[in-house]
Amino acid sequence: MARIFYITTPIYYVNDLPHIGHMYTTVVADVLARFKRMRGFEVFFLTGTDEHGQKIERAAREQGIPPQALADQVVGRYHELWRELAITHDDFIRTTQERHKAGVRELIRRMSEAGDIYKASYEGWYCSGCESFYPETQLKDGRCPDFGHPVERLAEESYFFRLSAYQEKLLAFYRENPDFVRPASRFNEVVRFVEGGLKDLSISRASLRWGIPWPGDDRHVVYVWVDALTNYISALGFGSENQDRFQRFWPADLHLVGKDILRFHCVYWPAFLMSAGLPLPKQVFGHGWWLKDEKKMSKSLGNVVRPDYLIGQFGADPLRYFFLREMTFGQDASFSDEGFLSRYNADLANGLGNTFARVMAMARRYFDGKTPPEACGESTLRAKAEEAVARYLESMEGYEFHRALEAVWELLSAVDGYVTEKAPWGIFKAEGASGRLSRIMYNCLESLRLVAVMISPVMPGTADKVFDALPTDDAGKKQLAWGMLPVSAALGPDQGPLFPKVDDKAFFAEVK
Ligand code: ME8
Repeated sequence: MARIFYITTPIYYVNDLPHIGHMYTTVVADVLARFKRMRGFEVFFLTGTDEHGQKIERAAREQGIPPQALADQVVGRYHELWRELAITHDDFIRTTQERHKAGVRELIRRMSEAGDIYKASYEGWYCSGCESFYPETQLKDGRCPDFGHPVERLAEESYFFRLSAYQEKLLAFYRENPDFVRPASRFNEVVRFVEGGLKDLSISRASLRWGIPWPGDDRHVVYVWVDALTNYISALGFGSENQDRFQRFWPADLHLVGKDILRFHCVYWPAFLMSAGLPLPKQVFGHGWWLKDEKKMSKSLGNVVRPDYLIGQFGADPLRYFFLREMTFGQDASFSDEGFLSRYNADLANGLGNTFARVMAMARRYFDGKTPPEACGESTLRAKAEEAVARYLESMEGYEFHRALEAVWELLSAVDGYVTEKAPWGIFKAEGASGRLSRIMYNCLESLRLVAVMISPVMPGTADKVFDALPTDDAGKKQLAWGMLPVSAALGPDQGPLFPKVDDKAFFAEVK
């Protein structure tokens, strides 16, 4: 039976255009999806957009267009961006789609049938300027957080979910599933939050129009987080007639989210699913924040990074590499143009690009544009390559992407060291295309094949260029066992450097 891997990103709000934080989560999910496919899993990779609620209603009002028109515009940009970044999602869910609404209605029907929904009065701080309620914690100096309008204490009728009834069940579930939330420090925060006591949750809004009408009571719309979380099952057909995808892929193997929305995914979502009698996701990973020059990015500080210029100039791969190499997955990291360029020049133009160019030039010259005629059994380089592969696999499976890439780059520098030590040019001069030279060059080329396989989930375009140069069949593009490069097979044409070196001054003149 095929091994299944169902991975999701958060669905993004459409009140604004995508920035580096949104790109990051989706790139990581794509890297994992590609890695799992390479390892033989049947993958389902879901992303999408969160289109209802107050934020979107307000942003549309400010622009003087209907919320659906705003959503359509921003979604167009997301589709474009995911294409530019070589994202291989299997589906894109929008919460305004009918299939999604059907899933939400079905979830609410089940929670209601379980006796977990009741109507009561919801009391909060109401801003008449924004026509919305704010919890006490969101107020700024006792006024509404966005515009500083005065607020008043008001009550409205609302449907509530009996979250309080799930405190013990959630704690028991956490105890039985010690890997449910990662990193572990974030899991502790979740557990402490639940131990602190859970209040019932208001899950409908009477003061809002832009949302899914409450089933059987269209004076209310469904609270945006109940709406949004359901995307993970509505996209699989939950609530529709065809349950095949839902049966095959649910529960999710991994919900990938930013640390800001961990509580929704680790407390509310499992409680809704328990109430509806559905299996719970296997794991939620909360990654850290991208900061800009060590500061939190925000619209009001005007320091939101939208690295479209980097994608335009370099293509997808260098940015994908930077994301995965620079951030220790789970912690915060800082984005800067200087940091990006220095990794580009040091790791890609010099490290990977130079080693590749150096080995290929020799191989072409010594063996008439073919791979060497003799492969190699044992060697110090082979031992290092096998060690790198083992470390790479362990790190990728543990979601330690920067370590996985470190292992690959150590192999690259081992190839460089091996070439310097063996000095193939001297052997060629003395012996011509001898058996010894053949074995040495085979070791180098086979190591490069392994490098290409290992980087392929992160830099698919670059891996393809290496595979265009090295004669590899489909298995050789995926498998990490030593010795799959064929002997005496024609090398592809020289395509020039993988990563042309970029001059700092010229780059910054363009960027700034
Ligand atoms: O929260 N660094 O949507 P959203 C890293 N619609 N990641 C960041 C980031 C940053 N500076 N800024 C944003 C929502 N993100 C809801 C989700 S899911 C059922 C509903 C990432 O558009 C991070 O993963 O505000 C965050 O959780 C996600 O973008 C979505 O942000």
